[in-house]
Amino acid sequence: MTVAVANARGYETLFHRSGRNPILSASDWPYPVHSVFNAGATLLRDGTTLLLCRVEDRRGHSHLCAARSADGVTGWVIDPKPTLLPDPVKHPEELWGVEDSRITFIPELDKYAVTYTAFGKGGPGVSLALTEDFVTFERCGLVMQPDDKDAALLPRRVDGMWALIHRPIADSGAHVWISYSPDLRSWGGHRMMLQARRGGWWDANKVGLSPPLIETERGWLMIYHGVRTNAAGSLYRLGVALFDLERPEQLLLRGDEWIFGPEADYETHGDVANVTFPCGYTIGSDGDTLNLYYGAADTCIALATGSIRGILEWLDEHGERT
Ligand code: BMA
Repeated sequence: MTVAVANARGYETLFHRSGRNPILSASDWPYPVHSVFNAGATLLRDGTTLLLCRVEDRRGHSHLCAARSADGVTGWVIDPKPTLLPDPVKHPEELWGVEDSRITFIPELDKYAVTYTAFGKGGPGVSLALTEDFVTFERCGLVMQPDDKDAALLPRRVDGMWALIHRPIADSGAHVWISYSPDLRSWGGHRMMLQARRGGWWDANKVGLSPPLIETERGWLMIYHGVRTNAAGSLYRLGVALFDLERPEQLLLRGDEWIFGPEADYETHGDVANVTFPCGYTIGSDGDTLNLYYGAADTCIALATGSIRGILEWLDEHGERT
């Protein structure tokens, strides 16, 4: 596919929006919902694309609902009822909903790991559930206490340990961290992985993991969101960074500019204007095409397609080692 072309302003375009956007919205749902956005994504064994969509009801609470498509763009078959509802009796941390899932297939377990934001009285925290079929889920509960979100597992152990990328908020700012565990239950070895920049940068003060990391020959490729807050509100845009395969907390390259941000109408208008927020991707059979599924303006789900090779080439031009 075309790796990168310049847009009208002369910047390279690394992601191309689907002409079908938005590919999913509330009006597609088989039951009453307010909005659908921020979906985790995976390819099932038979090649079906599964999106685990965040669905918000008119109480303002979210649950997760699966949508399946043979081509990843059209013909979505949506579960007739919520797929993963909050369970506040057994999990009080889910009192106000479950949000923003990320899916990682774990070959060692032969299961999908679903990390999601559990929103309760303590604030947003990171919960984990395992599933084989997206019908029944084994809930592991909170793995990172509030205030923490934007989490995804690596698909394999690193040096014998599972690794979770996540975004705790501290007085020092909102940075991306990595933590390790021998059993997916007890977590330690916490390291800061990607620091929010300061000052006038597009990703100053607040960054977070977007979809799970992408394993490439050159390292773990991270697509992250940077939040620029200005007088009009917040702008959620995407940047990229590359990390060492065997020591994933080790930053190799970080892009200077954002590579994708709100431009289309459905991204600049909605419940929360100017938000592009991907939680998942699928990779094409060529091993290079990246289908990025993102929530647009906290209202609907859209698709943009890029090339992993193209992003790595761009990083070679635009990457900094800090
Ligand atoms: C973030 C998350 C996302 C949301 C975004 C913009 O903090 O809560 O779920 O899409 O804000 O509202």
